[in-house]
Amino acid sequence: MIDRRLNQTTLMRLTALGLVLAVLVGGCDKDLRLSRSKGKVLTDDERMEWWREARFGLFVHWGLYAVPAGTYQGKRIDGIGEWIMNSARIPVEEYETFAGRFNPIGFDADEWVRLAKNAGMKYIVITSKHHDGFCLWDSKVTDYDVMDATPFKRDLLAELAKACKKHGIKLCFYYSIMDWHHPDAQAPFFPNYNDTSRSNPNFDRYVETYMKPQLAELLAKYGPLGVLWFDGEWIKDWTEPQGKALYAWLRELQPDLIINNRVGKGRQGMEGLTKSDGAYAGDFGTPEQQVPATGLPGVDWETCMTMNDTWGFKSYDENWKSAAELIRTLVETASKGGNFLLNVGPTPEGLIPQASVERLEAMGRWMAVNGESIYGTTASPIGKPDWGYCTAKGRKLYLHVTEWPADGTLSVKLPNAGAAKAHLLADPKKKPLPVACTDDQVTVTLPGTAPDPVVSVVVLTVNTK
Ligand code: FHN
Repeated sequence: MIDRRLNQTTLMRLTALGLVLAVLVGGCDKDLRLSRSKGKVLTDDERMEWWREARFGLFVHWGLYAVPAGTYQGKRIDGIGEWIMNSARIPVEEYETFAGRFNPIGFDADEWVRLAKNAGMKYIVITSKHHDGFCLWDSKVTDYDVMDATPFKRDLLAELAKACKKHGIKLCFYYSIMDWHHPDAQAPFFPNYNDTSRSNPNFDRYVETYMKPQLAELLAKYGPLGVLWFDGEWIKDWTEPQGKALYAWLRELQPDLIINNRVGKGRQGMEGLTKSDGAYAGDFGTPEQQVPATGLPGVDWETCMTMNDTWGFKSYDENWKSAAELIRTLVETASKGGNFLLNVGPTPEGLIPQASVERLEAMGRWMAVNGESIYGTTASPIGKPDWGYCTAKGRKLYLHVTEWPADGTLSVKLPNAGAAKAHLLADPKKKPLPVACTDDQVTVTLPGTAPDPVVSVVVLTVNTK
């Protein structure tokens, strides 16, 4: 049984270790600096470049909540699976016992990464620690982690880091600021760990001797990382100045790190807006379970979304979005200038649910043909056309046709397109399609049947840009 209520000796030990780490990294020892850019100081645009190019990533919510999988004391618990500790009002000591049953012998990091890569994804964001406080790596400031508290005793993040490196996928970590397990954070708020009216007088101690040392560990042991993706920032004890300070501190540790806006208070609920005036910390906005109606002009953003109704595994949630819907959402997101972070919730055995695998494979088949119309593109310069969506790259417009026109012609409202040319992206021979241009419109004559039943892409190359 894990000694989780942290007795005085343990606390002092952790505090000392935390302070050592904090001093080391706080002093920004040059040797501890990590960078993908090998010492070169990047501009913000350069730092964001790979992320803007990537457009599509895998979100993984995995932790002890996969063990109850939505059921507690024989009852199905409403709500998202990873919130079961709070929703079912499970005391810390009892929730800890799930660690003894977390033994994901089916986990194969290589297989997960290949699945993401074959789906066309370029980065993976995994919950290093969710709100329940359990850690998927061998953390030195707690034994509430996969190495010390479970029979599995393998560092999941280390295995994932190795596989990501091998397959050229950017590794990114989600980290919850809110922590329902830590006595200096929200653990004492039981039975409502998420009580946003309450404060823990020792919260600063949690930040300095636990959270920051953990973040330093994550950067030092598994970095350089692509993104640190914060969450749980809405608690009373977390403030925007703390978010800004944490952001600056992390960028000192890894100057080219990308950090989401939930490091501070700038997200405005599920709309995920980052103010562009520098008032809030963070590099990108994080709309959740939604694609903003007109994108978030002027800021980088990423929509994160589930495939069913939960982030963490729930054994009985079968409300799956179809592959077609997910492909269209990816396209819609790109057409508005955003990234799409699509979630899977692996089982306690370490398996990605088959329904998720099938959807990722279908998306991969579509991306293998049409990826060019997503990667490195910018938002539609022609708004939202009736027949589908549009993305842009240089002189190319990618016309994503979801409604194949019955009359065989595709009208694009585009002034001064010059001598535009068009072909189907799915056509390896790039056979030109007939194009007629007037002052304000381009009309492309299409073949009778769509090359793809979900979204077919016409590449329109214009001469005016
Ligand atoms: O509370 C979490 C939730 O469990 C999940 O992690 C999502 C993912 O964006 N974020 C939170 C709520 O905003």
